[in-house]
Amino acid sequence: MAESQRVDAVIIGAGVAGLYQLYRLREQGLHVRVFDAASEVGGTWYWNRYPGARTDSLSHEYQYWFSDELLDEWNWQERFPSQSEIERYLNHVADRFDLRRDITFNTRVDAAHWDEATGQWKISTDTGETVAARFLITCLGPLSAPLVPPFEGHETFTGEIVHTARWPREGVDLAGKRVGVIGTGATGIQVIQTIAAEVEHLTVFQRTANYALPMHNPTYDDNDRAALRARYPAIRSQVHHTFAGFSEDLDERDAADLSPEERRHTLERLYEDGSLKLWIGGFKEVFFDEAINEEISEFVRERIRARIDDPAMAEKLVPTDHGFGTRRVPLETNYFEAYNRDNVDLVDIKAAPIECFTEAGIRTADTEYPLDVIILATGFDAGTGGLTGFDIRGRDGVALADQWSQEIRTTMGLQIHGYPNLFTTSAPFAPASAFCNAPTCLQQQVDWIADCIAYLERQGRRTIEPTPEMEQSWIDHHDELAAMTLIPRTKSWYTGANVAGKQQRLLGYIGGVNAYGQACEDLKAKGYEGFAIA
Ligand code: N01
Repeated sequence: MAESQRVDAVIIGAGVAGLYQLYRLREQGLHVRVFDAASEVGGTWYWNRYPGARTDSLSHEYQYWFSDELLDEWNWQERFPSQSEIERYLNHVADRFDLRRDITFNTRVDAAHWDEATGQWKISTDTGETVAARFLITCLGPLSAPLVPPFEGHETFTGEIVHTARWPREGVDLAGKRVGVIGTGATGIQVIQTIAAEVEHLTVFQRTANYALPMHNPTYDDNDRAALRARYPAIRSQVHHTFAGFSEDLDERDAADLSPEERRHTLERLYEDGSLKLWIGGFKEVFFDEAINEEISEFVRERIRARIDDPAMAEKLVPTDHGFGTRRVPLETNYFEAYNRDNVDLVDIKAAPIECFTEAGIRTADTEYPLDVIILATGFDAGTGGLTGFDIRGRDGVALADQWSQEIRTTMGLQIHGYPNLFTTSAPFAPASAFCNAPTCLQQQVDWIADCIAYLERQGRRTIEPTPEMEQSWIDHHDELAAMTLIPRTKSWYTGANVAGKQQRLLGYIGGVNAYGQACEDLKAKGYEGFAIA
């Protein structure tokens, strides 16, 4: 085998986190290689190009904060940017900071083994390249391993099957077709509302009804942008000091101190904002107080019912088996109205489960639905799937995938005991893996990692790794907070319940972006207490 190239750090992934990690480490004078399986930068925004894909985060909060020039020159077009706008933005960042020269595209890292003798990671790719690096940083995104449920007969279907997270660049021709969509999460909702008017017939296969809030999405003109830019310095700081990494925070008031009328008035105001405020900018009790949660849930149910012509259809679309906000709440645009169309049917697959795919379509327990295209909006093996999807081996050759098949463990989602100099972004037990405006948390983690590496360099140290005690104390703290909330009671990707055989536990840290950020800062200030540095 050819001699490995030696670099200081290897980053896997050229999305929001990976691009910034490359920028930071390069600024520190490190020699860095980045690998990405995609043919371009963008990560999530490269892969998820399905019809209707856009963020549920405000554009001016979904950006990098490290460069004033970048903040000045990028003009956001809409309040909630589309996939194509964010992809353009990330391409602009890659060009603007000359990042591409260190990125190798169309190349998947298939193994990374810690070599104790040399104190380096040995990384190999599917193109046959091997690289040795002191530091390995995974920037895989929390939702990068698509879930394709093993439906019987998958291969017999003669039409086209496409997963939303592998949507072809050239698109899929849906006009005049009979289309089936499986899944009504944030992705399914966006697809359904976007294609309903285009296809000949749409059959939605719904297992669990979801709450969703209307998105108010005006386009911006220069005046809007100037007003927002004036707020950038404040927003840059605010996003790190709120519960969910947005500029606005949960209501400081205790819901119980307000009268039912005052609470209703507050809910109406938040709902009218056309954003996620009703969820992560409203009453904190939504996460832990059953009665308040039910009040909010019923408020949203009423609004869903009011938009659907057929009361029987409305009952199918109104969630009753979980509380509002205990699963991810998507934003929508005329999603519920799609079910008032003559060409859209909703199949309740809890009542009549999918039995198999056939040559002609999908067969459920009570009928067969003829289809030309099946769209799988069936989600991801979240938080862990990216990391267990290739062969990472730490000290003594221990495989992370084997370890995590027993128990998922990390220290603050940043490092894992037994894997020296491996740094992870958007891994379990940090807000970045679920409860956060992604760019806020990813930038915070990237900064922490870059600062940690700079510390090691300054101190002339080679390796860092959390002690088992440190890891356990963070996991205990995480679990204690999780148990105080309603979220683990609901099945969703938040708890791993969407993946057969996966350990059931809340993956995202629920203590808040602000508290998590402070804990990270404290660690740094105390010289990484709880970490073994050699
Ligand atoms: O995935 P999901 P997603 N048979 O897991 C169903 C982010 N995101 O891609 O609920 C039948 O939420 C499943 O049913 P059930 C965001 O963080 C952001 O939609 O498990 N159905 C569910 O309906 C989001 O939360 C944005 O009963 C099956 C759906 O498929 C995360 O990505 C946009 C099934 C999966 O929903 C994931 O969202 C899009 C089976 N075997 C995504 N397996 C924005 O910011 C699964 N399902 C706007």
